[in-house]
Amino acid sequence: MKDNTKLGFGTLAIHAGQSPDPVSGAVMTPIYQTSTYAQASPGEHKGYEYSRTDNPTRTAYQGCVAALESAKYALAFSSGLATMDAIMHTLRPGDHVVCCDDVYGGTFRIFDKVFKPFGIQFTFADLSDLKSAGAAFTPKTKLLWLETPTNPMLKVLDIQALANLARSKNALSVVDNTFMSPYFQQPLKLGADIVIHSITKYMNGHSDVVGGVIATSNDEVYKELKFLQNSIGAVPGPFDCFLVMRGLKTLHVRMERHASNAMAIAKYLEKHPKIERVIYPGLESHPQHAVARKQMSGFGGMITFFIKGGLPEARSFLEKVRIFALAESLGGVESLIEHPAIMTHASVPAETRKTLGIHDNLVRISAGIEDVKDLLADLDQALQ
Ligand code: P1T
Repeated sequence: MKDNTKLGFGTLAIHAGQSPDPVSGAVMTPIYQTSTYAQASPGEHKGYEYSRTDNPTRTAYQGCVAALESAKYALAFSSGLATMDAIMHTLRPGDHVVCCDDVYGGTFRIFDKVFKPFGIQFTFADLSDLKSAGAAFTPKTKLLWLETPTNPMLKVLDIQALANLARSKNALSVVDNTFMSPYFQQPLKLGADIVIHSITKYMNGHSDVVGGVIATSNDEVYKELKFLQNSIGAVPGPFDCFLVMRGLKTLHVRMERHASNAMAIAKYLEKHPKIERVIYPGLESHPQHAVARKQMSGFGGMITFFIKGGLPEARSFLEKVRIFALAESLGGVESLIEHPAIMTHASVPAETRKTLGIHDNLVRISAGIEDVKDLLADLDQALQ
């Protein structure tokens, strides 16, 4: 499939990057479980030399993601964090990064604990406020790093305004699109330079692969990151690439159900007497609901809420759920629930957690695609 421009999202999710296998006609891209490729004469090959550099199953998967993100290129990695590692390796000591203050705990950790000691500087700022975003830039700022909606507080950041700001400061903008997937949000179309995903989440969607992907239409950026993908070597194996491609085929169908289930749960929780406050971008009570409406075509499957009380109340509730699994991660077909302060965001310093609002009574839900009545009944019995 060469011309993707006129096809719908669902058609691309199922077909882009993939064509029947030239040897057998296999409709599904085979798992090319090989590390190396025979050459006819030294340097004379069919485009594949060694599987760290390129592998046909990975090529198909990358082609599919590029089409879904409306990007020229995509590059697959062995985890979401490995995409960040590659992007940070484009920087040099003294370079500066502006990052949103509320990010996945592991993102904060790789920036603060791994790259800061090498001389990369970071400013974590509340980027839902454009004034504080502007003030965070320095003459050395090379990258603007956004997660939107943020993890776990679900702040919605204005991608278009922030990408423009970065461009005016000669910095590249990166959007971690993990929470929305390209089905609900396409940052490159809003002016961002680079999109990343933890494909571990909605993209693969079945909680059985850890992986990451980068998408971009910038030729220079692609060339540098392709070099780093091969040089650092954190690439996914062919079986994982196959599984993610299989997951992508239902992304559009899954995302609709994640979002409708999440909306029903958010509305239920908002009315519950034992709940203090619910944060879901689809609720009118969300502080950036208008921005969410502007840049997202759906509100996703993630909900955060404060239960009345403190850690004992949160703990008791989390111990009582039966269908929701108490587990880190998100974006799979099954519903998950977790405690950010103790689980996913434990590597964020306690003081910072307090400032951000990641208190001991904060709970995060990843709404799966089960029957919503069963999910509501489960929450109801656990809240009693
Ligand atoms: O786990 P990995 O595939 O390396 O991706 C890291 C990552 C990157 N970006 C976002 C927005 C994420 O949420 C994550 C991983 N997050 C969890 C495991 C979690 O439960 O929030």
